[in-house]
Amino acid sequence: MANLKELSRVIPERLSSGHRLCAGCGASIAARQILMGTENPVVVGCSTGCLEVATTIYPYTAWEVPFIHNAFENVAATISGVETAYRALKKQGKIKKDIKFVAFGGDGGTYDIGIQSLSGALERGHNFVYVCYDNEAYMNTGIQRSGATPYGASTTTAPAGKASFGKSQFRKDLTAIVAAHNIPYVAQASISNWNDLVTKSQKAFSVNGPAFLNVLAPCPRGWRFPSEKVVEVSKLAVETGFWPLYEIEDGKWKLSYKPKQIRPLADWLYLQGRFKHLKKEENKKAVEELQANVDKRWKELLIKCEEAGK
Ligand SMILES: Cc1ncc(C[n+]2csc(CCOP(=O)(O)OP(=O)(O)O)c2C)c(N)n1
Ligand code: SF4
Repeated sequence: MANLKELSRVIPERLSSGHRLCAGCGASIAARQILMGTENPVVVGCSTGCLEVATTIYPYTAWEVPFIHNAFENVAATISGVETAYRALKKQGKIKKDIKFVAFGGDGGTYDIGIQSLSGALERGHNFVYVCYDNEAYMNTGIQRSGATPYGASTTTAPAGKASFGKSQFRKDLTAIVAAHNIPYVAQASISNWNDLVTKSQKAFSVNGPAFLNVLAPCPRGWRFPSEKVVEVSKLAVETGFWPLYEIEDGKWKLSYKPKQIRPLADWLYLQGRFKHLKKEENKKAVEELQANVDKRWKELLIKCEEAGK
């Protein structure tokens, strides 16, 4: 794995500055790191959401590569069609270059509304990389809860208050759902661990067939933390076991990073305003339930990765 300086010399800038994403937005960091994963020409598809809306404000674009805007629900279907057309043209000798295809979707566009087109594209075996930049809510339209929003978080459609402690369901395990499609490469990554993320992106682009990356991309606006803390918040999600880093290569689960000691979840929760109501005595139970859920999932992951007891 090259260092960042070397990478930036070899790989052209593909998402330029001047976009309108908020300062400290995890999505732009995720996109730039992912696009360092291949030296080949790349075609980007992006479903409706912050990343798309804020980088393509008419008549401008921040993308230095071919870019296709998609509806909320169908980026995987669109990129499948493009990849199929490319294969046909290559077979006819009309295209000589090796081109890579990547689809970006937020958690709303991936865990929820776009899951059918993603599942179909994975099942058909298209040669593309799907990246979910997971900011754990529908941010672009005003912080509505999604299937990725953690238990207890306050959102505009699951607001904490007298009647509720925030979202009352646990998040969906999308990475495991995708892994059940038995595709060549699946991984979970975080923008705080850039070396791990770029390495996973390189692997994803190099396999023949579909690859999926679920990347934690914190949102200062929706998670309610100061922009400059974006890397710290990402890192603590990993160090507390909330967002483990792992990969599944040809069906084999492997932990990519094991914290020396898992930190209490509260260290991550209380950096963020969306969980601040959980500090109240009457919401203590919700924190315990959340912690118990994270512990349970971590143990299950260790078993899958054959790390239990090590
Ligand atoms: C079928 C459909 N329903 C609703 C919308 C409105 N809409 C546009 S973007 C968006 C939220 C996107 O959330 P997410 O995919 O998580 O991306 P983020 O904005 O968080 O980056 C919604 C609800 C839409 N465009 N299409
Ligand atoms: S609202 Fe959140 S996800 Fe959207 S641009 Fe701002 S920081 Fe990024």
